[in-house]
Amino acid sequence: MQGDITAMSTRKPLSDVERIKAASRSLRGTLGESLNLRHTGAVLPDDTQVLKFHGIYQQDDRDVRAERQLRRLEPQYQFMARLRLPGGVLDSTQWLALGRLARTFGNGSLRITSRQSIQFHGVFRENLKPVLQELDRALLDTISACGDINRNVIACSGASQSRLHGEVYAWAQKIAAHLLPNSRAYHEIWLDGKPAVVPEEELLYGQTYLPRKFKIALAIPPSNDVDVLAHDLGFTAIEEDGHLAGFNVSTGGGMGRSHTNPATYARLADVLGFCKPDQVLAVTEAVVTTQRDHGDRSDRSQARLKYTVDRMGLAAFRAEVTRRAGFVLQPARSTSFLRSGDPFGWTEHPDSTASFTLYIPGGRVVDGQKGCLPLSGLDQLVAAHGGEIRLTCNQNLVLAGVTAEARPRVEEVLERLGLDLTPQRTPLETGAMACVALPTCSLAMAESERYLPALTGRLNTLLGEYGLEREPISLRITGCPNGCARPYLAEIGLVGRGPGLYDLHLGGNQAGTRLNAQLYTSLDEDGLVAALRPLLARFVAERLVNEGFGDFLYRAGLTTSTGQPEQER
Ligand code: SRM
Ligand code: SF4
Repeated sequence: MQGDITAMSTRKPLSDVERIKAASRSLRGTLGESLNLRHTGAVLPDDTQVLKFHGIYQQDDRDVRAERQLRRLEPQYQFMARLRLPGGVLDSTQWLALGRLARTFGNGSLRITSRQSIQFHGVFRENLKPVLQELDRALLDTISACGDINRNVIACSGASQSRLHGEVYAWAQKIAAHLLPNSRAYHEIWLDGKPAVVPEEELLYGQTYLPRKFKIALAIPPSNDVDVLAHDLGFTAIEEDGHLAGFNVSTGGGMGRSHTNPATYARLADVLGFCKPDQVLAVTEAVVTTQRDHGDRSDRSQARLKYTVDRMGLAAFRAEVTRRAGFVLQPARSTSFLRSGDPFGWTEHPDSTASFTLYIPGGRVVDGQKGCLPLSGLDQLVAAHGGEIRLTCNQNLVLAGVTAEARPRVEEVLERLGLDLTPQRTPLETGAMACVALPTCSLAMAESERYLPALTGRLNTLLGEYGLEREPISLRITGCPNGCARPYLAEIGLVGRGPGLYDLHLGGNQAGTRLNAQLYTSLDEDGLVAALRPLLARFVAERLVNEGFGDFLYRAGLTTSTGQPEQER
């Protein structure tokens, strides 16, 4: 199916990353050499791009960057490794192995991500191999967790043990497996596998893979915990008689934008139509290869599928996908989303098991850090459960299918260690998401994860003034406009501009189906409170029964959404 790279991508010079991919010998690059460099803790420059395809980012500790520069030392190079974890599911033994690895080779923390995966931070180069080898022993890997390729396929983590969840999760796994690269580079470099005949044929991707990252999500209405419309490709499950009838297929969503390039924007996906389960892989392949052949390979800021869709026009894009898939999608089925947040606490299931959704502040699990859930405590909880764990796209964790036998043990650990923080926290806090940002993210312009507790503290006080402290208002903050916590879908979205300064975006909804709009720029905390105060006052005075803050702002014309109008998707 690989073919015609369009004139679009050949007319302009290819971006440097395209050169690196082409020369990488199926994602090997010069990693063998990089891992043995003596004079630096970094890898060779081109290998920083190749590493991403192996789920690894080169970073440096930005907290000590200036001080090291003064001392004429190179940056404190360290690496972040991200798991490939389709559907966010792992078992208790795997979780415990991750904890051991974080303590031995990382900075002692595990970070649950907004795509229901786990990141290790602070891994030094010499420890990468042991980490990946231990992961392999735990039947885990980091293949394609980053890079210009399909990333971790996410799926509704809904606490329900329903048959539908099982079916949708199985599709997440099938899609993820179908889109794995053929390259054996990962096994060769990290797991000391036998050298393969290089380059391996990449029938689906070709030797330069995709123009940019590619993300897929599977939702189960009424929960939109995956924010399905923020994805390059989305599948919304349609249920009939308790079974999966098929999916509404959506394409062209994405959050990333830049403060300085007006040609970049957040975009909600368009719904293309309905497919039956046995058509999922064909549709997936059609969309992926359309992007492979029509995506912009010269300007990386224009390379995501959302720009391809807009450049081609939706009708032409749909026609191309239809041609490649070999069938016409049926009209989309009617469905709607109610919420994107997680239901915390216990949920009982008909099969006499139960699930417990645990709030993880900022997604960070680490010992000895105020406000964070302790890793050692969570280890005890997971050991008491001994079963399946599901990570959520809101950076939380579900103990799934807790048996009647295990439940008293789980409850005892929860109680003894005080791990359930929801009773002491407001809905604003438990529903909030922050991206990692400083000190590890090289792109951060402002604090995010580390600022979240202070920010929610101040906003709690403000909400309290209006009697709104129990109001569920979605708050998402990122340290830059790339949108890693999907802030453009939140009722209150804060996007970093500079140290202590944020743009304020307002008017998303609880269901995650409407883009918010940027109303203020470069606000400090006092400015933020001053901007929100009159809006909250009007909300309290003028809201309809059960109307959410974002919906009110939108209805009252206090924000002009930059996205498509809300609709049933
Ligand atoms: Fe992200 C880059 C962290 C989800 C859009 N993201 C980064 C990097 C790797 C910075 C870098 O390139 O050097 C960040 C590493 C920080 C660190 O120290 O750990 C980073 N992104 C994250 C995570 C960990 C945020 C979190 O707090 O949970 C999420 C990891 C998800 C995962 O497990 O795979 C994460 N990133 C997202 C999402 C949300 C999503 O996918 O649902 C988005 C917006 C959706 C989208 O892709 O449109 C997102 N990240 C970006 C972008 C902008 C992409 C774009 O199209 O412009 C970048 C920068 C880039 O790619 O050039 C980026
Ligand atoms: Fe880094 Fe920006 Fe993503 Fe936050 S949103 S993790 S600052 S790239």
